[in-house]
This record gives sequence, C-alpha cells and structure tokens, in this order.
Amino acid sequence: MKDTTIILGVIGSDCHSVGNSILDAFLTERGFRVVNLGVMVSQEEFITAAIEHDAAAILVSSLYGHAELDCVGFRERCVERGLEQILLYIGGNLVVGKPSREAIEQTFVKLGFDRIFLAGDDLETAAKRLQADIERQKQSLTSTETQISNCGIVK
Ligand code: B12
Repeated sequence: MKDTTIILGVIGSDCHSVGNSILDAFLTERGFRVVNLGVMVSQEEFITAAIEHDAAAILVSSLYGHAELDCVGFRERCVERGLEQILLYIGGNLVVGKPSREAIEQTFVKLGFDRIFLAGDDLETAAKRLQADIERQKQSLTSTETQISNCGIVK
C-alpha cells in the first residue's frame, strides 16, 4: 500500500480535528500514503489534491451534522474533473438526530459514496475494506488497459 495515496480531510465548515489526526496516524501506520488536508476542506480542495497526488481514494470526515449539505454534487464534480474511478468514503457523525444506519447509508450512497462509516465503527475494518477496494479498482483499471491495447489497428 506504500505506493497508494489517499486524501483525508474534514469537509465544509467543520473544525473537529481530533478524529482526523487519529485517522491520519492509523492509516499511515497501516501503510497508506496519507495526504491530510486537515479541517474545513472544500469539495474542490479534495478533488484538486486527489488529482495532484494521483490518489486512489478520498476519505471525507464530517462530525458537525451537515455532511449531506456539504456533499451535494461531490461525485459529479469528481467525474467532471476526470476522477471517474476515485473511491469515495465518508465517516463520522453524519447527520443530526438518530435515523437508522440504513437510512444514513442510503442518503450517502445516493450522493455517490462507495462506503459509509459511523462514529464508533471499527477503523481496522475500514482500513481492510479500503485496501480491498483499492486492489479491486487497480485490477479493473489493468483489465481495461489490456482491452484497449488489444484493440490496435490491424493493417
Ligand atoms: C471536541 C468537540 C468539539 C470541539 C472541537 C475541537 C477540535 N479541535 O476538534 C469544539 C468545541 C470546537 C466543537 C465545536 C462544535 N461542535 Co463539537 N464536539 C466535540 C466532541 C465533544 C468530541 C469530538 C471528538 O474529538 N471526538 C473524538 C474523535 C476521536 O472521534 P470522532 O471525531 O468521532 O472521529 C472518529 C470517528 O468518527 C471516525 N471517523 C471520522 N471521520 C471518518 C471518516 C472515515 C472515512 C472513517 C472510516 C472513519 C471516520 O474515526 C475517527 C477516529 O476514531 C463531540 C461529541 C463526541 N463525543 O463525539 C462534539 C460534537 C461532534 N460536536 C457537535 C456540535 C453540534 C458542535 C458545534 C456545531 C456546536 C455549536 N453549536 O457551535 C460546533 C461546530 C463547530 C464547527 N465549525 O465545526 C455535535 C455534532 C452533532 C451531530 N453531528 O449531530 C457533537 C456530536 C456533540 C453532540 N452530541 O451534540 N466540538
């Protein structure tokens, strides 16, 4: 995973920094190359960093309850800027109140996130899922490249 870069940050006007630092340390220790944008990060900043660092995934944190608003259009903006394949994860205290886990997941799946984690979820599981998703993504990219190179013009 040393050659795999992931982008980390807390979206919107959210200034909760403790979980972000813990995630950074945890994922770095698990072997990911972490680019941590810190707190109060805009969608554009996440996407620009992902392009600059050729990242495999963007991990968004949100703790203050406004994640849904902050994430509207995120997936679409990634696609517009050429990041069709990027993995989008989100975690934290994603909503205000106590809707069911399924309802929260539905909301963020609709917004284009690949995986959703709630505060208190096991980070080890999250890291394993991330590793597996990145491996799968790399394999699918390699097979697409092979198909393209097999489509050479025959004279
Ligand atoms: C400390 C704190 C603050 C501090 C933050 C200081 C700082 N520099 O971080 C201060 C006082 C500034 C603050 C302000 C506010 N806070 Co505050 N705060 C907290 C508190 C008590 C602890 C947060 C914390 O550090 N937790 C410890 C870390 C380790 O846990 P974590 O943040 O959850 O992160 C872990 C997981 O969520 C997960 N995770 C997070 N992101 C991701 C992403 C991925 C991909 C994955 C896999 C995992 C993952 O991994 C992290 C590491 O284990 C929480 C209550 C609580 N017990 O959580 C409220 C809390 C988060 N705050 C809350 C609120 C409402 C606010 C304010 C809006 C209050 C106000 N009206 O002003 C403001 C927001 C200001 C802003 N612009 O952001 C609410 C949010 C409610 C909601 N979401 O429904 C909470 C839950 C309190 C409550 N019960 O109401 N807060």
